[in-house]
Amino acid sequence: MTANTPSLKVRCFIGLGSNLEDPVSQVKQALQELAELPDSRFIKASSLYSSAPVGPQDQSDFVNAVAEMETTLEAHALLDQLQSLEQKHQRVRERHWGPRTLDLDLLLYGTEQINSERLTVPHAFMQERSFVLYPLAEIAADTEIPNIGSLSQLLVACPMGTLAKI
Ligand code: A4P
Ligand code: MG
Repeated sequence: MTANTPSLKVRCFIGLGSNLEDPVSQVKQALQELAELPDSRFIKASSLYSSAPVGPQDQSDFVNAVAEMETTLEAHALLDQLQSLEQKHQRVRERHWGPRTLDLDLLLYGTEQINSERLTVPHAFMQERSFVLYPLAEIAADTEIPNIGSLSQLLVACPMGTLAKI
């Protein structure tokens, strides 16, 4: 007899970013594609936000958003799915923190802390990036970031800067 045990769902947050080839459309299309991921359920997305680039300044402004999902995929399997969506958007990796048609970052995966060769969760630097924290606060203001602290405390220390809702 086979036990039919349902897998546990994990609530996770994905950061979306684009600054090439019609970034608004890239992000909107990626949100639809996230809604079609296997073994996952799309819960909601933040508004779209624009901001000046963090890192190299000789590139266009970014469009960012954050999506909330539920998944039974293991974290690395979810990363595989996100990376194949990036490929689908013909992302070319030219330089670190450089321009991109689509960047999908796994920001939070339940309350897990992950440090493998391919994956760092919570996503590195998310705690200091207004283009992550403000969209996240729009959809999940009560979020606790494992080993870092509450989102509301982080927001106090993170000015909006150039970030603006589109
Ligand atoms: N990786 C490790 N942890 C994760 C994770 N939690 N989620 C690995 C996704 N990937 C993760 O990523 C390099 C490797 O990180 C992947 O192969 C994966 O195994 P990448 O996207 O190929 O490369 P990257 O561009 O060099 O780095 P990264 O970390 O994606 O850059 P960021 O930190 O996302 O920064 N300014 C504004 N205003 N808005 C932006 O969205 N984005 C960046 C990119 C810079 N400036 C920006 C924005
Ligand atoms: Mg990335």
